[in-house]
Amino acid sequence: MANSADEAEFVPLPARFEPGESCTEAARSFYERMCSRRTVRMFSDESVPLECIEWLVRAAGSSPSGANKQPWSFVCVKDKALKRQIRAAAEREEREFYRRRANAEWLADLAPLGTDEVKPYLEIAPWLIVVFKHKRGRDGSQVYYPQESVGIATGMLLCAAHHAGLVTLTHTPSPMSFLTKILGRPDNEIPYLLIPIGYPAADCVVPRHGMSRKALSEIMSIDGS
Ligand code: IYR
Repeated sequence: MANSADEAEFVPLPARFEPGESCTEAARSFYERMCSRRTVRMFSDESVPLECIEWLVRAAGSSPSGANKQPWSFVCVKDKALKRQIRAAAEREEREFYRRRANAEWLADLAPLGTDEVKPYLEIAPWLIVVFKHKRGRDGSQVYYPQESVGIATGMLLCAAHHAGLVTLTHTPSPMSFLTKILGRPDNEIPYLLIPIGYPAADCVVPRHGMSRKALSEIMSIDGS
């Protein structure tokens, strides 16, 4: 009986990436590079070329996804008026969050970050990349594991930006439906993350809180113990 595997076609694995050093050395140097990544809220208005943003989005778009459906859109915003509109709408939601929606534990957890409802970086950063998750195809077709797929792609985007010497903020105003409206997105797409991206401000500081990372023994176990 025919099954779907009959339709599978295979090609040789294209030139495998070889780091030119041992896997351990390569893994360590990648760790060291990623370790210097920090979430930033103080951006310079220095411009970043569109071509650079395109490469970052290509890197994100190379991510694995359920049945290779690639259920994501990266809407890159550089227009000042659009950024101003996004800032105003995000600040409206954030005001509600800080005044009413967040409970005491959440506000206490945020205290070391020094965040509030004022979000100037949404206008200052040269680009906002708004990540949308597809809940189905444009034509109504199914997608699979979109939450996982878009999370992985966004992680790749953050790595690519850091590798390019840029800084990012993974911003989650909630609810984010204003982004669908402002950016005129189709109804199969759900806003997932709002990522300001650019260079850090000359006087950029980051919370000491974020320097601490859990020890390997806290996040890794071998054979279940
Ligand atoms: N979205 C709000 C609050 C906020 C929530 C979490 I979880 C953070 O890690 C940081 C901020 C804001 O951006 O201010």
